[in-house]
Amino acid sequence: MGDALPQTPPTRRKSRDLFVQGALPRYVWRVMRTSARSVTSIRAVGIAAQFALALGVACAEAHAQCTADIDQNAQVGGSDLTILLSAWGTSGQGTFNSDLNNDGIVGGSDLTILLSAWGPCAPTVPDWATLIEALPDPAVVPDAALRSQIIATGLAWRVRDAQTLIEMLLIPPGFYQRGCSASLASACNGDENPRHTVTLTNAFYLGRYEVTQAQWVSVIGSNPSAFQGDAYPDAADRPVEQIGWDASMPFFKITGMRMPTEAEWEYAFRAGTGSAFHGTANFPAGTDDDARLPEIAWFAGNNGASGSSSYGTKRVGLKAGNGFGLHDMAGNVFEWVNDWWGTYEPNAQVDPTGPLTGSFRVLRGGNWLMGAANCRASARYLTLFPSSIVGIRAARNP
Ligand SMILES: [Ca+2]
Ligand SMILES: [Ca+2]
Ligand SMILES: [Ca+2]
Repeated sequence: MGDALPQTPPTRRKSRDLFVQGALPRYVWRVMRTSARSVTSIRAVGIAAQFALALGVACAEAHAQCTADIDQNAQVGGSDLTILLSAWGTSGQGTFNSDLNNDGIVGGSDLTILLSAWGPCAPTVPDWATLIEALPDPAVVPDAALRSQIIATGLAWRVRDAQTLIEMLLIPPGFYQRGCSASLASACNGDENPRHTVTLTNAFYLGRYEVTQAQWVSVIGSNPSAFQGDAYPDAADRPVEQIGWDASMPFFKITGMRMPTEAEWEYAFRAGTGSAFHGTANFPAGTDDDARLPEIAWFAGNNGASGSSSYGTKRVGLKAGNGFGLHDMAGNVFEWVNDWWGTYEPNAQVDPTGPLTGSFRVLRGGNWLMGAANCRASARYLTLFPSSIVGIRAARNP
């Protein structure tokens, strides 16, 4: 029964050495001991395990397609091992396919594949992107729960859109309380109520920064922005502005990107916080204190005098990022979202996309010219018109 085992089995002593060294998690061995009744012997399993380890550390980094992730939870681990061992000697074609090498029987070869792939699956990089960083950096995404949610998607955390070179971060599915988050100085507007639960069921990528003038020009060929020219030598890295909602559509159509929905935008802004202003390294849980807004935003409170070089937009990414690693969600330029403006309903929403039609589009996050109130997570601004306080941020489906 089972697949062929290595020709020269290592000794049990070596097996124990591996255990002592922690080469395999302790519970792997526990599962092996308790689940191996249908196997020829526990020894055989141990031998196969060591053979897998003998294949080298290189395998641990390979896990190319993660075929060994039998239960498809984005990592190869104890739950997969349990499934494989319980299917030992069978065809392995139950709820999950345990016959990893498709030779008709679950055995040592399959176990070898599983053990050599032990650990997180190598995340998938969308075909429109190049990889920057596969797993979330704890220095950028400090909340362990958010990192786990990102990893659980099986998608690469940090990528670059191949056409526009826009850097994008993975925003995982989740839920949050949408609506009114007053700050110490500003109450909510009526259209921020009632608060309600929003669940987003799909992961999406969101630009780490607002779309810059250089990125816009690379796609559209012309630049509508007010803050460009000789007086603004860093204009290429400032956000594009003076674009209307309709006028931005060609950019998204050409690139395969899209605007975030209003619900996605607020979820991404909050990054797990429920406060008026999103968190950052100095206040990870967020804050309602308007006095801290200059740490994360360019807004009226730190805008230079008219005519000075510090008046207007600023180069993207100068302010501290939020819990997802997104910059300038608060301030710099307002960002169009995809929805028509409408009033909220009190009931829980799943993947809301706003009214089917309307008179106004929604802008989010405040801007360099206006006060702190508009930089709040829940603040909504209605307009149809472009101006030098209005820009875009790109979203994209994986
Ligand atoms: Ca798994
Ligand atoms: Ca097999
Ligand atoms: Ca912004």
